[in-house]
Amino acid sequence: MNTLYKMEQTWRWFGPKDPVSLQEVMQTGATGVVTALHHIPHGEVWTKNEIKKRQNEVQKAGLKWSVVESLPVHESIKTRTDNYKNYIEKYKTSVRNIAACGIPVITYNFMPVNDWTRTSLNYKMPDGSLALYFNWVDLAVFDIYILKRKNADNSYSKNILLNAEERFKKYSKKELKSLADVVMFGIPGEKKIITTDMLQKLQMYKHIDAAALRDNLCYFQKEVSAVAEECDVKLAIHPDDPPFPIFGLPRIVSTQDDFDFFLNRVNNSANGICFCTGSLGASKNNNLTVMAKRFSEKINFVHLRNVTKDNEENFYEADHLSGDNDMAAIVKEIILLQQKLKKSIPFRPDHGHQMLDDINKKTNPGYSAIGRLRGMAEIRGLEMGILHSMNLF
Ligand code: DNO
Repeated sequence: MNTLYKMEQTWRWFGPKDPVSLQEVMQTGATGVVTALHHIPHGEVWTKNEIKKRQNEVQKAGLKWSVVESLPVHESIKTRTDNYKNYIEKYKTSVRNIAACGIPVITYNFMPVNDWTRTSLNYKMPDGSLALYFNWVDLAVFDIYILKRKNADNSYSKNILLNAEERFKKYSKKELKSLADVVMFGIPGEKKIITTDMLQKLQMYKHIDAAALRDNLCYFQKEVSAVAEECDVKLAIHPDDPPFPIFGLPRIVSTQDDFDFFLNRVNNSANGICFCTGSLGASKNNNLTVMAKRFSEKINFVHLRNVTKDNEENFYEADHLSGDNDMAAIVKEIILLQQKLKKSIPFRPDHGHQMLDDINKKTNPGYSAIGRLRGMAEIRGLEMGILHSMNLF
């Protein structure tokens, strides 16, 4: 009988300060952990020593470190300024060290300035659970009235500008502060972003358009993927979240054409993608089943999550099996892909609603235990159901 390849079930864990313990991760049914050394400043080398320390901790709990997420790309590399060459060398050293410790996949992103961006962390769902939300008018309120980015008005439609002006007048000081905190939330355990830093970083992109940023990405990928290939570790670039330009910045990892571009230009066995259905699915132009088929062997890691969009491209994070993306069709594609490639691909339930007991707990936004557990369990069942229906199980 043929070997059956199922998705490797992993769970993002932010390290020792994560309110979800490794023991609890075990209880979710996950076998692997996705984590990063968040205490190491962006751009600095991850030494074998530090990697092993974290790896031992994970292994002691009965789990394995399956994927690095993220090994951050320093802003100098994205802008190809200052000592970017030095940062690329440091990145290569980290890749070598990660490979030497036996972790097979490294996730990173190439979003200028900020990682993922939302405007609310507690959008109330009809069942009382809380979801993450992105709203253009709120983004404009932040951009124009809080950040005060020069010429920010040019980035929004007339309609959004009018609504933003009204909303700004209506919002209390507390509401404005909370909006700023959400937009600049960043990654748990990493250096907090503040408006002056953000303005300074935005300045670095003054002369960088999409074509220039693409060149910078391909230069970086060429350098780093050669090393990754040599030491047999896979790279997985995470798509822009959300998958469209914000803050007047170019975004180049948002669409099928974007993926086509860099995968063709840097075509080797290490250069691949993190197929994040929630990020890609927030654009009505992305057809995820078509993309999963198209990029098949380039998919090194999968994030499964859903979104519901409205006509203005605002969106909230939906339950994993509802929302705009056909999760059953996507999972079916991944199942077929794994049998074709004869390997398991790691996936993680990406985000979940804050619900039940977690509503009153301090949690990392999007990463509370129960909502993700619900998503993971639903996806696990979905996978098994599909396998059965295909007579594969
Ligand atoms: C958000 C995450 C992202 C992701 C990075 C990868 O929840 O999916 O922050 O980890 O963009 O580099």
